[in-house]
Amino acid sequence: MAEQTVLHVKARLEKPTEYPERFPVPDSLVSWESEYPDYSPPYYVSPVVLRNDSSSNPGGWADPEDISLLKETPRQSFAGMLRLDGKGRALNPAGRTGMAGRGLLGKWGPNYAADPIITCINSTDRSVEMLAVQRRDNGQWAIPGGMVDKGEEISATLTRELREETGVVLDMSLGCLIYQGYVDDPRNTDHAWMETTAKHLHLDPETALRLDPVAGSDARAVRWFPLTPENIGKLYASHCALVKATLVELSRVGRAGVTESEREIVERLLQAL
Ligand code: RP5
Repeated sequence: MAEQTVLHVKARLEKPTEYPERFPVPDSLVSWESEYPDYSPPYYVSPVVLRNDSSSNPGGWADPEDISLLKETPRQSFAGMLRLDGKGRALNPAGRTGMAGRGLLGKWGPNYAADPIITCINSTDRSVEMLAVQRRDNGQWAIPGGMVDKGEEISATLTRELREETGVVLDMSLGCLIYQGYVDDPRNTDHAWMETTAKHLHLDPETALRLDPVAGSDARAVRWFPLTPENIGKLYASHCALVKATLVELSRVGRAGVTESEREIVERLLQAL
């Protein structure tokens, strides 16, 4: 499994357009252990999240804005034990983000997602490809992941999200676990952040050709996305790191379902990264 992201970057330097500007957080002051007496991030919670406050809207998907109404404050996540601030809010395990409140995220603390990674080797040009969606919110290409529903098994989320976002039906419980942990997502704040479980399936070229991907409602487009060094670096959130970890797994000698010539193609790509 891949290492945890230690120093988040997108959660400090990027943001959805509706967020106010983030308070500057230099690398040396990201950690909560570092004194930053002038730290004064703006507080932001999206109107969409407030409309879905489950304490006032019975069908709402978001936690109560009033944190004292939370049945249980999260104390732990995939990232380990969580530190709480003076108001009882769990603090981002990767450190300061320059933004207080929950922004566009519904849960105080970790917001759990699942990322199904599907790869194949293109039968014509022998390049490495991944099934990817173009996100509606910012136009970036991404793994077709999504949020885990309450009480849902992660494998079920992976299979459901893949189907909803790409129309492709595959049993993700058969996938290989690539990563479980913090995501450097541009929506993250000091009090709400993304964590994910990424699983991977590699398809032979004939099976990949038979699929007929169709973009779901959350996606502008879907395609077999060529994994070139340039493209991988532009993927959404931490997806670049997830894809690199997948390629390392694919290049492992003796990996089931990967031919020796496919393994060599992946190894050459890894060397070019
Ligand atoms: C990322 O956001 C995760 O890695 C996952 O791909 C995605 C889930 O959020 P939505 O696509 O549902 O907005 O952090």
